[in-house]
Amino acid sequence: MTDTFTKDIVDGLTAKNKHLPSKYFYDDNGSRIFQEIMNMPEYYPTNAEFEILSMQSKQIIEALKFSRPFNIVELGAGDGFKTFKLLEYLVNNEVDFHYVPIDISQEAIDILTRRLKEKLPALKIDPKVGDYFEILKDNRQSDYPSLLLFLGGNIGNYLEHKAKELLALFHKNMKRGDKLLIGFDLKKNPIIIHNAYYDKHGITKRFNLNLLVRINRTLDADFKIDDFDFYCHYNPITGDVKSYIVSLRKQTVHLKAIDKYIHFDYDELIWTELSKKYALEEIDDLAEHAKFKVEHNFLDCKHYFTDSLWQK
Ligand code: AVI
Repeated sequence: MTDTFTKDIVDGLTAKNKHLPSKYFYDDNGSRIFQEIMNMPEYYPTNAEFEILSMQSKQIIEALKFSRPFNIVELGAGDGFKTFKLLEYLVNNEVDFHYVPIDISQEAIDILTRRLKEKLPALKIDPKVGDYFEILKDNRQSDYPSLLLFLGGNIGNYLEHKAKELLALFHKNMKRGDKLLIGFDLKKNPIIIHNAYYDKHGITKRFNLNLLVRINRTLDADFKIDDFDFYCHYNPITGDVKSYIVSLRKQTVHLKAIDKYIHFDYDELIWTELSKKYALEEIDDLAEHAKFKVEHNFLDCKHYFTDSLWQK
């Protein structure tokens, strides 16, 4: 029996138009490279969302209109850097709430919990490791209202039908009156977007090619990394940033663990990632389709990014 990783890789590399799922970028090394991306001055989403959460915590909490104790459930909490400002505001103002960070990585959750206990000793934290939806189902049983956080613009990495499926699942696992704060990267001057993804330091290139390194390690493959390059393109009409790995020559790669050969033509592409940018009207449509009501868009001062507050 083959595992999901192997199946996804083989399916993607044997398709007519080759593709690989971007969720596989994030092995330990990939997660470190992603941290480097977030630290690049050109990668504006991190700073934009940080600004929203540090400057508008008060407004966000007031907009919730939760009168009783409540839960903040963060999906894919990671290192919790952005959320810290929101949590700090709540703790400093003695608001009665529980923070429930969820991540698939035990290591990320351990680091986050340790840091938060150190910096905010009064925070009531109930960390969970595992599948979002299993944990969300439990949260439905809670007597208290919940604010779900899905930050960082991760929704942009989903194809439209997948984004709709994900939002429908959120909706199904929320109680009436619960809220969702969801980050969207917005359409803007195409040059700014281009520079954030086709970066001159080559960090995003390394991030993409690391996927081939991961396949070499996991499937005992012999990708020669120098024989591949990176290309990405922003389409300002659709809002799609599409990223690709490019084969620099005609070549064959052997996935020894499953004895499979993959042939590449000269200049053949592997599509690796979609990073969709939204217009505010598109966000309204998405919310409406998933039966949510948009309550407010919290924007950064440059209007590059929004944390959109939705109610079930
Ligand atoms: C995680 N995600 C929102 C990032 C994005 O902007 O699509 C991943 C990324 N890919 C290239 N740079 C950053």
